[in-house]
Amino acid sequence: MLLLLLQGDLVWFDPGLGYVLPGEVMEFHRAGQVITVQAVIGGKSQVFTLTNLSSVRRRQDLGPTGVEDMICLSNYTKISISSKVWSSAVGNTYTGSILVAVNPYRMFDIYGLDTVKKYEGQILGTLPPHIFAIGSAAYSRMSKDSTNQCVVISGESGAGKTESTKLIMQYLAAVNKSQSNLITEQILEASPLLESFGNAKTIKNDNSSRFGKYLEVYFKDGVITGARITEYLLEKSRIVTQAHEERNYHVFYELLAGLPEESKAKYGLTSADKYFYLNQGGSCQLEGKYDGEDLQALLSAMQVLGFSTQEQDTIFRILAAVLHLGNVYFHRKQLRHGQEGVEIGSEAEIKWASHLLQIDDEARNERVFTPLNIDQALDARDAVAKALYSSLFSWLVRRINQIIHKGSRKTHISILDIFGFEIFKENSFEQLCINYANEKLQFHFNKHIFKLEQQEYAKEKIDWQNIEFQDNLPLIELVARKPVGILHLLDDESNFPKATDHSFLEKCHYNHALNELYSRPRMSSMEFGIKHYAGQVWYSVEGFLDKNRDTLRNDVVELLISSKLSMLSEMFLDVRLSSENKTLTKANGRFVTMKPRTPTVAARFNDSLTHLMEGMAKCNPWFIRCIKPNNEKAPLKLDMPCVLEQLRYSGMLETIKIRQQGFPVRLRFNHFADRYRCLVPGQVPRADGESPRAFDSSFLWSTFLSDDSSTSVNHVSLVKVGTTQHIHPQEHFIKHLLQLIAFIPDV
Ligand code: AD9
Ligand code: MG
Repeated sequence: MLLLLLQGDLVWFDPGLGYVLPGEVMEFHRAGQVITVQAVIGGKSQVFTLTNLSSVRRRQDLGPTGVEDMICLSNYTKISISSKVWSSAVGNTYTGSILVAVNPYRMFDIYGLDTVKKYEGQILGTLPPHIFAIGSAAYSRMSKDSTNQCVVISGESGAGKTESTKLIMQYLAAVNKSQSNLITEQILEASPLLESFGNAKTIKNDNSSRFGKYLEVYFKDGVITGARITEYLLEKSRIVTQAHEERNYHVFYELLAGLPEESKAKYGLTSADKYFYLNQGGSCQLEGKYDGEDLQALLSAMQVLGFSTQEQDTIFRILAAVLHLGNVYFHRKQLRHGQEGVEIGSEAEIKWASHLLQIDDEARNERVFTPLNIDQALDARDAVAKALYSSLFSWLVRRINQIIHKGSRKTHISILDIFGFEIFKENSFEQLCINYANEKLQFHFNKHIFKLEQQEYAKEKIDWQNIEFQDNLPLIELVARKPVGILHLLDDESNFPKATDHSFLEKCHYNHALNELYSRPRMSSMEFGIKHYAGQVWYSVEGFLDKNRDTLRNDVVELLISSKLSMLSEMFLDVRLSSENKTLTKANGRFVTMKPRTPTVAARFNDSLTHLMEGMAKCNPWFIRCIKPNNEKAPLKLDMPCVLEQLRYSGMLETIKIRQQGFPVRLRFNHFADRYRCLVPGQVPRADGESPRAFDSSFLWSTFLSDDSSTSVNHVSLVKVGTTQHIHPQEHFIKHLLQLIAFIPDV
């Protein structure tokens, strides 16, 4: 088709890069079909001369403020969405009851109490999109229907999930403010506390969550009564190694920057750059983060949560002991009988560690010389450090729950904030788990937005053309389906003493080489590739088996149990208990004690995700899709290909399509009839005691909405605004009705 364009026309075009950009026509030579277009890329204006006009399309001018609800866009091409995203001042836009939130990387003054008040009790869609609108809608729905709500926040690493989680929690706390209860304060303080211990700088995000968090906030009569936190899979490898330009968990740097000198002396601490576990990333400083001040915030959070001085001291002792352990090094040592072993070269560090952990020196000495080579000795050292820190983290979550998990648990609003999808240069077991968790979340989204929705249309016998979406079930099966899903193969190998990372990889290749989502490396490198919904990732299998087994030697567990610090000793009694988990099994007619296969990290993670998804399936979902604007963490900079890619893989295009063409508003029939009977001329309010179904269906349902009275349904799927497709003869009235209903989305 020949395009006719004028100077100043708005267009979308492909500058030959395989994606489209918004531009403005500068010149158009009709005869030769040559066009000069100006576009802004990365904040800079650039001019393109195009001779191939096949990709050039007119662009809708969305005005300076864009549109608030993406389903209002007249053409839902990939392009219009991103135009909206860019033009939105603070980056929030709706797609039905899904909020698309673009991270602006700059704090706007839009989260104060005045904004809370503005959104409180408002029907979703009546005010401009805002994260508080989702908080308000979830809260209203819970209060009205007494049903549990779940805010599911997704997006890749750095997209803004953790910030969104905190904002939703702040909203819920603020609408409860009149109650001024301590518990709300304690729930709020739990977030920064866990962030100190569970977040770290990565190349993707300066405050990257290295654990998943599911926060259930309980209410009674609209008032917060308590909460519970469930944690998922803290990244352990970070405690002992960090990639270039990354850091260990914030708390270490905060401790070293914020503790007074005399306290540092007590724990034998100096400065962050002196510790091997803290300085591997190259820089211990993080621009814009004031570690010293953050320690004060951490201490005050501990105070609000009622941590005793003794508990704080034990926490600091464990952290300091981890740092001392990291500086332990070894020499080769000739043992008796010609065996070779290692000798600890840094007696001072080991003395500090045992002093801080209050472990008997004698007991320690027995374990100094063992027939190990240096690498094994370093691994053993790292295993102790990882066990200490991760047990401390689990203890913290349990301790916080002891404080906040109380009161009536009548209804809840839960908020899910997991680690976002990530692809690094080197991806390991941790990335496989993180990315798999994101796949499960995407599956949950697809299920609600596409599968259940279209099943409902089928059930209601609505004339409907199915909308295709990227179903990621095959990927989930590749990773976790019994018996040969990658995680199951890993488990089998982990329970087989002679197995190696290499034998695991061979089994993966053998079972999945023909799967189109799976790739073998071209060279014989130790990796496999997976085509995730958000992109292809190559996983290097080195260390997979060890990370999955995650075992700590029994003698080390016993050593830590022997500590005089009761908190530490109890932490490792728990570790012993979970590894001792024996069961009684009947064999040859007699009961024998069997030690079951110790659950591996992957098996436990998979179980906990299944449990999480089952819990979420029982709640009414609200989705927040966070979008990362660029990969440089730069404020107010929108990198178009980066945004388009996220909108594409998260299924937003199909989501808009289904929301535009489908029936997003669904009300219970009784509710609907009660609400709109007044619009039917001559109808009187229902008499007391009258059956709503009998009464309502006699006039509303059969008269206006369907000519098929045999369709006995509880819900009425209402026809979308602005079409005549399913509208009964009294079209004008119904249209009016539907428009009214459109203002009352699913709250
Ligand atoms: V990860 O998967 O945990 O690595 P998140 O959680 O998605 O990631 P996070 O919420 O930590 O990302 O956001 C990253 C950074 O973006 C924050 O530290 C803020 O500097 C910035 N951010 C995110 N959301 C907002 C916002 N609504 N306003 C301003 C924001 N800045
Ligand atoms: Mg996060």
